Amino acid sequence: MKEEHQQAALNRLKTIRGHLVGVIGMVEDERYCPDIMKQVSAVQASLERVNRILLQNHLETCVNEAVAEGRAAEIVDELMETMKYTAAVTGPAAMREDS
Ligand SMILES: [Cu+2]
Repeated sequence: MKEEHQQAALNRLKTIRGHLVGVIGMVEDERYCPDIMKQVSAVQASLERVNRILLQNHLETCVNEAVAEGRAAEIVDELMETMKYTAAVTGPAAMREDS
């Protein structure tokens, strides 16, 4: 993994972990449901940004190598399969400049 992407992913994931601890506390304290839902959505958006970082890393490393080795068709198939499971590519987070 590229150092810069690894660091960016780790930083975001650790921030999300802290955020999640806060959300658990809100549920335990029986806070107002929509307030909790808003925080859960924020965590989801942050996770999507992590997936974008991982995707970028994958494109710059594994995909790049696969194409150079003449395995383009195979890696494209794998990518299409991967994208089924991530809103990071097609969801609202994908449209934001900072993500
Ligand atoms: Cu990869």
